Amino acid sequence: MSNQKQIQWFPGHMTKAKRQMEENLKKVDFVIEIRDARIPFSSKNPMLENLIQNKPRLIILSKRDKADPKASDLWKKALEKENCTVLTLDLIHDSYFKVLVEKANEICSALIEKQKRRGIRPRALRAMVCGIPNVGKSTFINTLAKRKAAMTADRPGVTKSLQWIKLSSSLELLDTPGVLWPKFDDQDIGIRLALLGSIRDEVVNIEELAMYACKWCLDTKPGLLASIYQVDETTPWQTLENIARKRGYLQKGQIDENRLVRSFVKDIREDKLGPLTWELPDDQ
Ligand SMILES: Nc1nc2c(ncn2[C@@H]2O[C@H](COP(=O)(O)OP(=O)(O)OP(=O)(O)O)[C@@H](O)[C@H]2O)c(=O)[nH]1
Ligand SMILES: [Mg+2]
Repeated sequence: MSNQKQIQWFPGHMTKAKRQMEENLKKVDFVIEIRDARIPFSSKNPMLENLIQNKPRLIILSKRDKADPKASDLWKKALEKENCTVLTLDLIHDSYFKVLVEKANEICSALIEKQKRRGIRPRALRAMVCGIPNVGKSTFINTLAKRKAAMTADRPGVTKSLQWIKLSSSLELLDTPGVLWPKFDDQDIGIRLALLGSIRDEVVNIEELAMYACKWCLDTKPGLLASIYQVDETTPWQTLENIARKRGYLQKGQIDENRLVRSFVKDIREDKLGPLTWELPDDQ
């Protein structure tokens, strides 16, 4: 197996996006931070804390349908304990316009009160939608707008520039490109982000992702791989080899390692192993 290499990914458009987000921050009343419900810790952008300063914030845990529902409840409670407002959503299928407007009004109640006191008719609330690549920022906006206002795709780095979308007389949203931070101190964070599609496959080692995922399944969910693939669970690499043999991923009698690791990572991304959450809050 190859040595672990440190995943670093901070292409040019992200530096620009970060600067544009800073510039636009003064135009918004609150920030909507989208994180992936399968990795609410790893998909939190540490740069964001600094960037958004004291703007009110709503956290959305996206891809609810791909995460373990019990873990999502634990995460919601843990984040609420830190005084965050949290919504856990399937951004494609849930209908959440009403609840979003309610939460927006709650979060911005001080501003709304101030406007009322001054006799100003409350204007539409404005929010910047932020998050790392591929968490569903543009999907969120499109579902709310009921049209394809923003481009989406299942790969990181789709949105390249900032775009305002007026949803109604009460809410306007600013779509932003996904931003990562320059260096991951914790190797596991980079691997989880890559495994679930927030870092381009071109810059990561797929074999390392497959090994990590297999080991995680064996340690955390014993019996899961045995039941999904009908194989014996042994060491991570042997278990992967068992899957390859079962699936017939062979080339001239040898295991086709490339096909094996790619198909295993694909299975995970497509939820073939069922809904999984890869990390729990600290106190669990
Ligand atoms: N199953 C599921 N898929 C989702 C959900 N939200 C988004 N997706 C999918 O995730 C992929 C990425 O969605 P985008 O909306 O393009 O993500 P983004 O955050 O705008 O990504 P960048 O612009 O690259 O930063 C797309 O294939 C969406 O269909 C969700 O709640 N559930
Ligand atoms: Mg986007």
